[in-house]
Amino acid sequence: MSTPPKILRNIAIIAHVDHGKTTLVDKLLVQAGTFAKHQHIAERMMDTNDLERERGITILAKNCSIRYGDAHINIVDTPGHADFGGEVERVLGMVDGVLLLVDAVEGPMPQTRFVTLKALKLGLSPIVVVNKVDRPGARPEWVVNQTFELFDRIGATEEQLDFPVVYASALNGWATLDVNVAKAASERGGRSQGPKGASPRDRAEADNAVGAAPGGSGEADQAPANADMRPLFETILAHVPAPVGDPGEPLQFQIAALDYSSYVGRLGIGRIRRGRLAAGQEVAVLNGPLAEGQVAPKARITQIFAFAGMERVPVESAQAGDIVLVTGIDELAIGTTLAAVETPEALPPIMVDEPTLSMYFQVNTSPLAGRDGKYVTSRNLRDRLAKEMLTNVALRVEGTGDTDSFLVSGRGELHLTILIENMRREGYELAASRPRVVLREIGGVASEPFELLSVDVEEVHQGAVMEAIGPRRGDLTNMESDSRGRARLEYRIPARGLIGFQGEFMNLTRGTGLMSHVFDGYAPLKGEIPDRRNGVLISAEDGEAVAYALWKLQERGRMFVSPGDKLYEGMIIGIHSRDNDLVVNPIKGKQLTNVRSSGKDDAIALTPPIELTLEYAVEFIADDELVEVTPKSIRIRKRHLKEHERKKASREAA
Ligand SMILES: Nc1nc2c(ncn2[C@@H]2O[C@H](COP(=O)(O)OP(=O)(O)OP(=O)(O)O)[C@@H](O)[C@H]2O)c(=O)[nH]1
Ligand SMILES: [Mg+2]
Repeated sequence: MSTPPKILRNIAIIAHVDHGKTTLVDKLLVQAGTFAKHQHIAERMMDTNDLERERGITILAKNCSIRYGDAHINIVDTPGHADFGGEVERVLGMVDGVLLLVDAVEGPMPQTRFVTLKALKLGLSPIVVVNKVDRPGARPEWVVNQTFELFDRIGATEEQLDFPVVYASALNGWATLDVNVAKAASERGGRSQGPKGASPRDRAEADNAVGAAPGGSGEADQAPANADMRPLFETILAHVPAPVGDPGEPLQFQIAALDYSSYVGRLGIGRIRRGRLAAGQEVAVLNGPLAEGQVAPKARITQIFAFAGMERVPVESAQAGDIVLVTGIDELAIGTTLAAVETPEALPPIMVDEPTLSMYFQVNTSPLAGRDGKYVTSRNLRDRLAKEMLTNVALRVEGTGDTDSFLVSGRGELHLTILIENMRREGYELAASRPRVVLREIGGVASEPFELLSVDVEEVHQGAVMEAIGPRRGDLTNMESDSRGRARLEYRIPARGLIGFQGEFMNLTRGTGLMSHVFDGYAPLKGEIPDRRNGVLISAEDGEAVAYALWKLQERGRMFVSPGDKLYEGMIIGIHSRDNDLVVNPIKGKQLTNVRSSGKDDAIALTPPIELTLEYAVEFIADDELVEVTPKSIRIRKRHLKEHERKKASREAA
């Protein structure tokens, strides 16, 4: 950079979903003075895209930076949901240290294990941040012990086991090294008054006073006086090593993330391993090592940007250790190395775990196809998926025998449905099949992916949940009661057994259960998992749903559609209360009979339909069904729309 800061640190923030990473980044940005006082600051600022804000989760890893005194700290915020684990893997190579956040009530969860494993393997020494110490029921000491055990179990080195611990309430903007202060915060309810800018000495005294006499006044909203994030900033500076890499050596710069801007085109983001980079410089563009006698393609970098807060500011040059963006090269992919022209040496490709779940994405062939989408052809789909492959590292797309169908594989249902959701918002239409696990032959044995599942349920629901997981072939590995009426159960379960489980779990626990799971590894196929689904109600005709007809059908099951909805022959309009499929006519109007005597003719009491979300639909369908996705609608249909075609297909299958 033009005026290199005296001190540089590159860190990533990793954790299980919802443990508070993005909230922590908010407070680091604010307290490092990135924003002017009057500026309106949104919550979870780094969750910038629409789906992230709507769902309250991070999907894409993102960079920002802060200035703390003389130090420039580059920060990568990562997603915690297991399906986006590929994002975490690809960005860890950019940093020299990680903050591992662990919820002060929940402790380490499945994804904590996954991200910790990845960080430890890269030789990173995490700083453990026990976050949310303000929560009622926070148990910071227990959490630290559990985290230590986790590190030990997955093979941490002595140095990694000796991790520093910071206790924090990211939401309230403060951190402390003192476990007693942390414990007092939970007893008080711990809401902060915000930083007051006292000297460190004053703060230390105040902290001690609070620790000694928690909640003296009986007020439940007092945080440690004058507390702020300084203890965390200081721990980062003290424990995260400065980046290594010699600016004097030939350039090596690996692209770890891509972005696009309509002004400058494709942007590559990465960390300079060695050497220097200047705006306008010519570089070799390498995707893997060069073959004998092969000449590396060359290209010219137009501009270089560094991160300043959440902004990107142009700089003239950058050097080993810096995390920067470059523009001007269109052939960038994740893992591409930009190297000195005279010394074109590629860095090893960025590897992420293989996908475990796949779905067919097909051209929408329903009778209603093309009504609201802009992009509906096989070519549109192919181009869009090819574009996605450039940035979505954990995704695979394969052609099939059929040019209208693509096999898309990812790390879980959410990974694939988020892609579909993005596509429909961009104006695409498609049909998606039921997700299937990706099987593999390992040492001649047919194997399937297994997940570590953790469920947290009220004890009254424990029996029902265990009964539901049994036939799904889950093996109970641990069971623990929190002696406050909730239990945590841990299982190892085939990923196959989890397809469609989320909805059932929410029903069984009346919405109070928490569940999460993460890929563990491949193992030999377990036995059959029964498909205990109800049959469906299938429309016999094309047309608009009629209230009276739906009302008559209600006794046969639950509906997906409302009066006035456009329907077609072979479309699934509801769940049959029995286990067989039933062709029905939801289009037929009222016959001229004396139904009027019921007195309800003009105000038929219809049970509200089940709302068909994309996730629900994808989990619901059977192998011979498809989810039709358009920018405005989600419908489900039989793969074969005509009854005689379905009969023929099932005869052939048998
Ligand atoms: N009580 C309390 N709540 C917190 C704290 N930090 C974060 N939260 C809340 O926890 C929820 C999740 O916070 P996020 O910052 O989105 O968590 P995240 O780790 O970025 O989540 P993902 O990116 O989806 O993995 C939000 O509702 C936050 O307000 C904290 O210190 N105390
Ligand atoms: Mg987040």
